[in-house]
Amino acid sequence: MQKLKETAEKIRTMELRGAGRIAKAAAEAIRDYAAGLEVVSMEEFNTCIREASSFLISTRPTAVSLPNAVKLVTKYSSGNIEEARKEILGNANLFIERADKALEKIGKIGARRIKDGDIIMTHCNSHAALSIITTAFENGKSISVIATESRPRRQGLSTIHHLNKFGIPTTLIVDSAVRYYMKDVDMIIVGADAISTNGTLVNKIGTSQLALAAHEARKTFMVAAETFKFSPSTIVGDLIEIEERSSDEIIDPLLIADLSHLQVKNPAFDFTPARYIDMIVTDVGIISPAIAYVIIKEHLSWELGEI
Ligand code: RUB
Repeated sequence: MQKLKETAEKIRTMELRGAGRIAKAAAEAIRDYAAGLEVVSMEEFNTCIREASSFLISTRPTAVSLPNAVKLVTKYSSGNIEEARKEILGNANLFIERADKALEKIGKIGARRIKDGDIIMTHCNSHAALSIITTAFENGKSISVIATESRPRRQGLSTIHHLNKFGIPTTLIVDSAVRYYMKDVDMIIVGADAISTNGTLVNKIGTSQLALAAHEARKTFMVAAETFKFSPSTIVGDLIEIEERSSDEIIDPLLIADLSHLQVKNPAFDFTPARYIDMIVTDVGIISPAIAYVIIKEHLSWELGEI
């Protein structure tokens, strides 16, 4: 349990971050936990796996990739401890392999939509969005990227570092400069923490202002998302929770200690309605947000039975 707790802590503190990465880290954590689990009965095995799953899922509430991964990995049918253990190991390895392949596929599919000379704006640090951008560049397209700083955790800097390694020219801007620079941009590419059945995107706070500005300027707004970023339980009306993080991430508490009338809010994500999204690039092809339900039905059906 110690190693699983360490992974959970890394997810909570964002040492491990990004919806895809946390899903893979959780799959690995459950796999390794199950592999070393010493129990005497199947009942005990079930309880331990259930508790470990809830513990991991509770670390960050918004990215649906996390519960999707944990539920998929812990789907075992055997009533025998060793067999169930093997099933979990197999599920986890398959999930991790598929997640890696999905990023590659998204890169290939999305890169086709990028034209030589395009200027792309991105927000935060999405491995799926970056896969599209770097694949287009490696395919010989001369592109450049405007990356937002993404306050308060400044994930935009990770994006800049990543792109710089490829030799892709970048421009770093503050989040409030998004509309000012929109006229210079050909398209916007962002990732996803969750996509609901009605095609609403949940992604890093500020994504919806990129979408609004892009809509106003008639620029293409593309979302890059693996199928495991779609939320099955939104079909029955469950709402996606927006994580509210500590105000300490925004401002040093000492600087505001005497401001008794102040409250500081730090929502980590926001909602972008489907009508502002031109396309979602998934590992099974490009879809319109209007058919998000089909992705859930076809690729997350294992969970539909349980909601
Ligand atoms: C990260 C974020 C990313 C999505 C998709 O937020 O909003 O755009 O998670 O990322 P945080 P990826 O930094 O708070 O985790 O494509 O890598 O899964």
